[in-house]
Amino acid sequence: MTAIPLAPGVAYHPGWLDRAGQEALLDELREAVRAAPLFTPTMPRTGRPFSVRMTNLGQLGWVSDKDRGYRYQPTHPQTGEPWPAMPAVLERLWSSVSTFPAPAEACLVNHYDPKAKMGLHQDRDEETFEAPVVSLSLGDTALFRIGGLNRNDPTRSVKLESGDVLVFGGEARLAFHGIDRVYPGTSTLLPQGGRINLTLRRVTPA
Ligand code: MD6
Ligand code: FE
Repeated sequence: MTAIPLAPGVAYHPGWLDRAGQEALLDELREAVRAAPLFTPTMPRTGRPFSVRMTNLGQLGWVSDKDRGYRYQPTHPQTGEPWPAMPAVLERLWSSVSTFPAPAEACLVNHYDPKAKMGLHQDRDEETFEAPVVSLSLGDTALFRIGGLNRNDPTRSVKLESGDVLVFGGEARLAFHGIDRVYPGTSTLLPQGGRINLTLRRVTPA
């Protein structure tokens, strides 16, 4: 599989998952979301809602709310139940694109409806930054922006299509990044349109 280096530490694997694989994974995600419903996280302190809805798979999940802020926890914030298991295809994805010696512990599932976006941010709530963050996109194409270690560093943009994988590691592990927009009608995968992004993370040291 050809990886395109987008920046030091960032590898882009266009079309990592084919259409049949995307459909099979979507079936697994539908079942997972029945057990662990999508919720709307809110910003620390302000309580402002995110424009994406999310849930998690795996041993740990990323959550955020007004009072307790960003964190990982082993249970869904509304049901109190453990997160659904990590699908096997995502374990395969992690071991095929990363060289980290231990499995991913968390898969954050972000659901974008056509107007949703995600502001520039760093993924830095993990206890270790030794492992990369691996992201898989499903559904409508999105405009992804990657910057540097400072919020004001110059950025470049890449369009992520359904099945594309991005690996953020090394010197890019703490780079600012975000989603500027989703392009409606660019994929037939999700019957209602929109986009799902899965990010795999290692939270604790190996
Ligand atoms: C998204 N992705 O693609 C949001 N984070 O919807 C992320 O925030 C992200 O793609 C860390 C590494 C890769 C990512
Ligand atoms: Fe991120």
